[in-house]
Amino acid sequence: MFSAAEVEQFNRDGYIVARALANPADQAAIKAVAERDLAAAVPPVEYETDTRYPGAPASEDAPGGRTVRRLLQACARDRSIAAWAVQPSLAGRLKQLIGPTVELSQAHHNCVMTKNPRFSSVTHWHQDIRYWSFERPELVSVWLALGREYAENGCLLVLPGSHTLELAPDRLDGALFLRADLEANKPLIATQRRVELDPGDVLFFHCRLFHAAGHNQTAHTKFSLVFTYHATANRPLAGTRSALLPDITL
Ligand SMILES: O=C(O)CCC(=O)C(=O)O
Repeated sequence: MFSAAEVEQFNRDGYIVARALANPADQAAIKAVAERDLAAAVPPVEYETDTRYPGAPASEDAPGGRTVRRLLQACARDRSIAAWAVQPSLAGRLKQLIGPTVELSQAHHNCVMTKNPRFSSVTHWHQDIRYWSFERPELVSVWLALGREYAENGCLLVLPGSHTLELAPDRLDGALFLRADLEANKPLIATQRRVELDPGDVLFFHCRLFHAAGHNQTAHTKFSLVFTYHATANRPLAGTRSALLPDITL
């Protein structure tokens, strides 16, 4: 469980890292599934080119055009993944952060992020909630590092405390990314911190926390397993993408 100080840190910063939360056997089993499914591009997948982010191949026919960025529907890929997503060391912590009963959204994240060394793109500053539809913007994502994550392989960057900001719409671009060109955003962006993770470390982050990530400049693919959770009392809005798949109660 998180200590009271850790819960306070999450509430203040919008994120917290639980070190070595996943045991080596679970990590190895999940990584083996991810490597197997990446090698065969087992669907459903999202390609780098689908993101249209800076550095992504221009089309599926361009060099690197079939580079997988996400192995989607992670829970349905293997029992090792589905079991890890609901296990008590996660569930207990999530209940401390978002409510007495918690559900996993199969509609959001629910993927293995794969960051390819040759064809990865850059992700600009954004809040995950921007395209999600729930009664309240109170969700937490859980990011399990399946290998080391650091600046050179494109670890996450966060703006601490940004989950509490109410920014005027003109601070964001048309796709709801924070405008890095705007003078007004520069002091905020200067507060960025790298989230460096060792294998088995788990980042918990608020759906309103601004985050970004760079290219993978190493020779090895980076693998991270990512899920999103909400309180049972915070329902996805009917008729939206957030309500498309059944939630899984922890
Ligand atoms: O690893 C990355 O490029 C960042 C991914 C991300 O921020 C997201 O999918 O919301």
